[in-house]
Amino acid sequence: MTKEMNLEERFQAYVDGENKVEPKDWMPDKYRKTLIRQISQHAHSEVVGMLPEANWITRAPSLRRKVALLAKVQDEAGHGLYLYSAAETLAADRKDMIDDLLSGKAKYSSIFNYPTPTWADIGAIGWLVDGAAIANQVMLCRTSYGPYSRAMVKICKEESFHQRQGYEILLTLAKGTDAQKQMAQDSLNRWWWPSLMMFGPTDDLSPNSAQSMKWKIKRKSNDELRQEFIDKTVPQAEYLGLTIPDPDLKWNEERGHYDHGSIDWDEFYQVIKGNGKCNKIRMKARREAHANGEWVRKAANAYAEKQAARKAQEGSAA
Ligand code: FAQ
Repeated sequence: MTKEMNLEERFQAYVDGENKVEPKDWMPDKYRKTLIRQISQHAHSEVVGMLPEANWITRAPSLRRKVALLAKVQDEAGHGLYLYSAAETLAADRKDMIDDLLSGKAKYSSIFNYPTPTWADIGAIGWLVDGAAIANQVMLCRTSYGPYSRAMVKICKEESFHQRQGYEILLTLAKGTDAQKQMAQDSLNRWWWPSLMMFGPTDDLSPNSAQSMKWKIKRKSNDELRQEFIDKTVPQAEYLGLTIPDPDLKWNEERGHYDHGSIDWDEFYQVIKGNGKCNKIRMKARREAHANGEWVRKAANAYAEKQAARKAQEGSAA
């Protein structure tokens, strides 16, 4: 048995014992790479995820709605920053991660490539997209990598507020005029299937799941989480008086879960290849924001460089 195998076996036993892996602990290179991939994609999703909702900040129907939406979108920026920091604890370079997003090399969640043509979409994003994100992230609070799991605890608390603000928007619309109710129904029709795709491919077609589950990076499979989300969301749709756009959706007494119709995986793979409705405008907006922020990064770095030079001078004078 090689020394490397011994280390890997000890690592697996450590993880199996429900211990958290911390940045200075030994870890298999593939564990580190898997985490950098997942955490950086997660960070990119939070940052790109601001764009569909930011589209409505200037058009929110009241001051109260505008304040809540602004706070939510700012929270997503904060989530992105925690997550980039968590990836940095694995020796990932923030500039490289952002370059990979801007060049199109790194993925971000498929869901943010769909448009938000009506105010009801802001309700649907909070209710369904944050709802799906919570299902996934509650599981990640127990992920084996310490900094990622701790970031998730705060993020989940904020996502719960996001989910409620979205549901409340739809509840208001659903109790409103026929036109408002129809707007809410249309947004559910447009966001339901893309929300189910957020959980990733079915377990048999998910190349990363088996190893990630073994290392307890993921604690539940893509299909398990998708099912949990459906079971929790169907009664919420019923309370709203809206219809989920799936004629095959029905309670299965034997399984104790809802059965659902088939998901259009061709659409999913097209979206993650860059061919979704909004991929191009999302990336254009990110690239422009990055270029416009150049002077801020320069100013921040100039200050840091000046501080470092002063410290070095003080050190050599002492
Ligand atoms: N979109 O083998 P698996 C949010 C890729 S945060 C795009 O199953 P894995 C907050 C996957 O990367 C939403 N790509 O992969 C918010 C892999 O490609 P790769 C983001 C996807 O990693 C709300 C390939 O397919 N949340 O919404 C997607 O084991 C509202 C094969 O898949 C997270 O990132 C997808 N939906 O499982 C913000 C949570 N699904 O990398 C603003 C953390 C799969 O090998 C407004 N991430 N792919 O080239 C995870 O839990 C996992 O990475 C999964 C995928 C479950 C997403």
